[in-house]
Amino acid sequence: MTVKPLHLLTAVASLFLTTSISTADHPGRKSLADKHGPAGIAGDHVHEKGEWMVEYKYMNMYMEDNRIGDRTVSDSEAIAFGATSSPMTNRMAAPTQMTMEMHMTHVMYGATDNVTLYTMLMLPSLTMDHIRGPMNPAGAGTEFTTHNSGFGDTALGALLRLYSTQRCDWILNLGGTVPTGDIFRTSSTPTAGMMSQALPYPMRLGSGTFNARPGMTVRYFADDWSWGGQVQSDLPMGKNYRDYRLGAEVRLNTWTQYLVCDAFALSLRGEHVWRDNIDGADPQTPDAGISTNVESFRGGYWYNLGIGGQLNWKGNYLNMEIVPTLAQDLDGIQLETDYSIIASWSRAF
Ligand SMILES: [Cu+2]
Repeated sequence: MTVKPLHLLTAVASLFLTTSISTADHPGRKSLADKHGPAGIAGDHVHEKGEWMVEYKYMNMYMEDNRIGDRTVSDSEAIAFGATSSPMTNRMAAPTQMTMEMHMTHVMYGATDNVTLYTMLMLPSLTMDHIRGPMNPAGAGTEFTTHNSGFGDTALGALLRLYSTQRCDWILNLGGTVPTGDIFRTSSTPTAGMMSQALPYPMRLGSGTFNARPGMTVRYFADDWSWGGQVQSDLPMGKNYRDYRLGAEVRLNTWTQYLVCDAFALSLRGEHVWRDNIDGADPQTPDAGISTNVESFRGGYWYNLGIGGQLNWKGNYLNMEIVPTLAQDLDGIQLETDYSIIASWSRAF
């Protein structure tokens, strides 16, 4: 069977016609269950003048096993790799598992219809399991856990609604973080009390620098589904007092939300994450000790899939997502990300 060009043209034309009919004014379309993007997204919506929103968000990222590039390796292989890697590493210990938990309090306020101000307080809780390496005075092959929690960096900024119709929004995020999170704590746990060492980079609560976080979001609302796209960056500026800055990060997200009914939506999201290595070096993070001390073993690429749902019930907005990492290519050797769960409750008034 052949498809005649004219038939194809008619099909495309009718599709456009359907779309243009459904793009008639629908006041309140942006107040249904897909009014916010999936739980892992922020900066995707604005509030009208005088409206406040408070949100509590919880995130937990699970990481288990080391990965060299895109290949998962055993704990003993991780130790062996460090003997000949450049730089040499994992002589004192190798990480085996980590949970990165985060509690977030997010407040938004509509200063005008086109400018929404926001701030977000972050409370990370980091736990990392390790296996001791051949040079550890406490004995190779034994295990230990380190933990760190407290205030993280604080995000604040403005969301500017650049262009908007009843069906779409273009939102520019002009924001950043201030270095309220501690970046230098010591622990003698790795050597079973024999010596005190600085916690490595991924166990620190903040970046130590002022970070610019420009971003851009576009959203489109059809009758019973919506679509969103977002580019969001995290750009540390200068160096912190420990003489380094974290690598720049860029996230590219696209998502679709389907309205099961006005109060409930299902979402599917794809996320690309690119992160640079650390610039500079804290003088108290010897590379040979552990791979989490190595500045050039922090960057990489990750592809995450977000599967979620949103419930808009009596003014309470519940947003949840489970986010498996489907692909990752890591610089050097690092813990691999398995999945994250993200959940939030918010209310506007
Ligand atoms: Cu909001």
